[in-house]
Amino acid sequence: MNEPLTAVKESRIESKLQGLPKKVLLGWYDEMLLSRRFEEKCAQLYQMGQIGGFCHLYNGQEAVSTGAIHAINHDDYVITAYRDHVQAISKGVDPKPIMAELLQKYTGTTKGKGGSMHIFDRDKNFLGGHAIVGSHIPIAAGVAFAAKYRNERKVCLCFMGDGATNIGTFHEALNLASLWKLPVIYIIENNLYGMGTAVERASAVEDLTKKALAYDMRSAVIGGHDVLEVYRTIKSAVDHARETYEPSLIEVRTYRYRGHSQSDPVHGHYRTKEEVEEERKKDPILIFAGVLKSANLIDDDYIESAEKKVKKIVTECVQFAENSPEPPLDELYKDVYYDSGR
Ligand SMILES: Cc1ncc(C[n+]2csc(CCOP(=O)(O)OP(=O)(O)O)c2C)c(N)n1
Ligand SMILES: [Mg+2]
Repeated sequence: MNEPLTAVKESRIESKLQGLPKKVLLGWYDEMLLSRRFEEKCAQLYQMGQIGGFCHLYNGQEAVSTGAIHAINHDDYVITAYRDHVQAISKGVDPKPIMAELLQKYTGTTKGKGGSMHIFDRDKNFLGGHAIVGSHIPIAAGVAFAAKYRNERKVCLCFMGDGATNIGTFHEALNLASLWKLPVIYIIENNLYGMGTAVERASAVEDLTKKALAYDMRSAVIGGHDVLEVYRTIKSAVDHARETYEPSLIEVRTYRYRGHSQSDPVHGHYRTKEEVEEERKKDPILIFAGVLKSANLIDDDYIESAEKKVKKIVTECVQFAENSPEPPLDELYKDVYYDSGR
């Protein structure tokens, strides 16, 4: 006899949740919501002239950061490009010093001298925040090399954009990571554009995992709107890397809701309003809320209270940043250049 439909639906949800405890799942939901509201506040502060320099926001991509970073241990390494605030939050960096950094304050993660593109926290093994496209990809291989050399059994997650896969350093790093069996997981956040250039106008192959074939590297392509799918895939790559030291390349298909940076328009001439609206229907936070509701883990009251909780955190971040001092003038050159003493 066929199982009743409700039972099938329930068992599907059970397997989707992968046995993860309710506390963990709700923590991920709260984190994704905090990420969204944090970035929205950044957009406001940028418009008010309180944030200077470049500022790239992560709205729409939250499931990638939360799903991937919760697939590693606290002492594993994360390295990324300039769209970095949310990944720092997922890695456990206190959002207050992140906001202070954005407002160029001395209490910021790099004492107010790095800004939005250079969030860094050594204690949390969050190794940046790198503004030059592709520059951090070989560094990730180096970090993984060091972890293996020291027998730490740690892995390195390296996030990059689709555009970064066209840069020479990407290919050099993948070659060495594969040749030397380095425990690094390269995650391409394919949000379909590098600034205003669509993937198919910049890359000879649209399936970016094909780039792993040249280096005999394991690879997979997944959707980036489902935090649970991201978690499952990255966890499997992480377990494999810890076991065998072998690297992986995972392409995650995602979408950015805002302009490339805060000085760019939302659509520009490279994408239509309709496209953005269509993509927004696949909002990863709403999708996750739907899954948690179907599993009877949250209801509308929970969502409302989470909103309040997150709003309070963001307000406290801004207060902390606004009340913090600017870096003192006599420290202008301190920590900027490394003095080898030679
Ligand atoms: C070497 C280098 N070339 C050009 C730039 C200017 N630039 C900044 S971001 C960007 C696009 C990168 O796109 P992608 O890797 O897809 O990341 P996304 O912004 O979509 O997250 C470019 C060309 C740069 N920062 N570094
Ligand atoms: Mg991109």
